[in-house]
Amino acid sequence: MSLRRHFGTFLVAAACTVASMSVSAHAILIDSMPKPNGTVTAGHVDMFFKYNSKIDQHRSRLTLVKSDQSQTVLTIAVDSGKPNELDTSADLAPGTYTIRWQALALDGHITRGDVPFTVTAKP
Ligand SMILES: [Cu+2]
Repeated sequence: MSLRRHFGTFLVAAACTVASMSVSAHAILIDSMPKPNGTVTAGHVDMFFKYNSKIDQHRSRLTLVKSDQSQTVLTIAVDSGKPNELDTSADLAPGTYTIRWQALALDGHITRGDVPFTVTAKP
């Protein structure tokens, strides 16, 4: 969890309070696969990013960033039956990666964050 992510989340939270004066419902990441700084085995990797509230899966985004900084936008499953999640999958070779997520909550606020992880060779 980076300092940058905390800072971004703080700004969004402040804007939410000032703009709506209502219960904040912007998306906060509460669980994921891979875990932040976690490890998965190479191959076809199913991934999920779970939030504290319902999110707009059509207007959220998951980007895979490789160690050479090249980026691939991943397809988000929109009928997973899990409205609090962004689900995707990718074929991954061993290496280090980051998932850069951007989630649009129903209150109209966007939150962002990075989940760095490592892919290891199959045993
Ligand atoms: Cu909000």
